[in-house]
Amino acid sequence: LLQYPPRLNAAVELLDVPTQKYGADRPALRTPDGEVWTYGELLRRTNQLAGYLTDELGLVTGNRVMLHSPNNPWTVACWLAVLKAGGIVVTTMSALRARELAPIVEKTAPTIALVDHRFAAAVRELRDSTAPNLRIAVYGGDAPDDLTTLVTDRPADFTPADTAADDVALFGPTSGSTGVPKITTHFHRDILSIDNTFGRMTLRLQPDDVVACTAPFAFTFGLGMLVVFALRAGACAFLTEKATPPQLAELVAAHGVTVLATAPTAYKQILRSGNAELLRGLRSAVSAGEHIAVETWREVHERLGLKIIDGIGATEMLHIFITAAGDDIREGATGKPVPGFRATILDPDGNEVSPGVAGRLGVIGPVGCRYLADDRQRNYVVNGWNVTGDTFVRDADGYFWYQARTDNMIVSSGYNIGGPEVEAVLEEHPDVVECAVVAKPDAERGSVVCAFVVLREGSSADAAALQAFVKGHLAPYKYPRDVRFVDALPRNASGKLQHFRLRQLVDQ
Ligand code: 3SK
Repeated sequence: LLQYPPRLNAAVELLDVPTQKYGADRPALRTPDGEVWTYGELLRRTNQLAGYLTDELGLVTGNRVMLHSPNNPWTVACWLAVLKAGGIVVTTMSALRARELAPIVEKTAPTIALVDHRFAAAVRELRDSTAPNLRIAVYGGDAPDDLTTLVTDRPADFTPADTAADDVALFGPTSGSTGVPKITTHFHRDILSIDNTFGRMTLRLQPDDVVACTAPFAFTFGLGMLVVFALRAGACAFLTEKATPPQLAELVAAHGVTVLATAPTAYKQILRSGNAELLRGLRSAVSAGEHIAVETWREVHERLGLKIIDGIGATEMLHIFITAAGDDIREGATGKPVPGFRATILDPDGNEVSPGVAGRLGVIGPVGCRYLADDRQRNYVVNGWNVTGDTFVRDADGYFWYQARTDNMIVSSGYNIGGPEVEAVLEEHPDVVECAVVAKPDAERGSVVCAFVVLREGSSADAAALQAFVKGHLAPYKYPRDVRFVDALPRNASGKLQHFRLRQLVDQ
């Protein structure tokens, strides 16, 4: 499964091959307002776009094309068209503004931007300030030069670029823990390899599946679930641009979604919203992006009979590399390396440690970290291992147990305190909506636990009440000595909690 022919175009494998195999009339994409694109329609529009990119916008193999749009059918067609024409897709979150796009564009140097009309202002501002030669094509609106109109009369066939398996197909920006974006590089074969590993070994989509995922395509969790795994299996991707977790549960029920992939926070919020029953039609549920608390996993299992497939992935590795499904799941553990990957635990010097000892997670697989012109490559790849920035323990049976982000292990008076453990207890408090815990430098103890807490509206809980609650559930040395109440926690555009922003606040 991990051998590829020397010439390979991933778009052909994700679209032309499934269309042939499963039929052009099968639904490929579906939206909340009931729009359905069949495989045949997606193929035709992709080919028309690829022809337009080549003939009218001058794309040649190896050119970079920025996509700036939420998850909708035209964005899928644009993504596939760029690959088919031999270009490199630079995916960006539609929420990013010109100043946030600027460092991505400076590094990836796109010549063309394909942009959803609602987000065009940021890209025009970016062109005027940073990228004067960027050619912008806008889609989804009703202007006469809208891309969707310009391509309608183009030929429905397109001869795919004869790309090599290890030609670059994708630049995936990741903000990392500092906010300065790094650009990950992925080949055509990498795109197939995430399906040949997690997709086919764990997820096992069927052509009748309807797959929903809340992550934007610019976060490779969403790209994998909705474009790579769904299309290659001949299944239907359900594309939502925006939905709160309770609305998501309604959409799942109304549109016959069978596989849902979202972040732990969304599962938690659905459970609290009273809409959990609407997930009963699911055959499978995936959680990634953050570690899922065992309490959330258990509640979903008890109330809905669903065993969530938890997984850890990374933009650097393109998708999930440790996971477990069905009877292989061990409650509280993330799982084992997906076939095709190896994982280990490393000490601070990069040496492997024994089972039972906590340390830095290291992974090797068919995909790996290749940052574009970035010295931080040196920190990510250590002795050949991709070091993801997560602290795990491996048990004697080979299961990996999440402890914390490595930069969120709090060492206080010589004790190791995993931030997520304290967060999980605080979130059991009936007045806590969500919270995040970071280390606060302390002259006496080295560090102390500092908790940022969002309270339920109208709650009068104070710091002392929450501290007592934690002491009642955990060893007292783990209680947060500093508790700060906030209206919301900082998250990036893909919804990931930004602990580094809280760390910047702790001294204030
Ligand atoms: O953050 C993750 O766990 C993840 C999962 C799948 C694909 C990509 C990422 C970053």
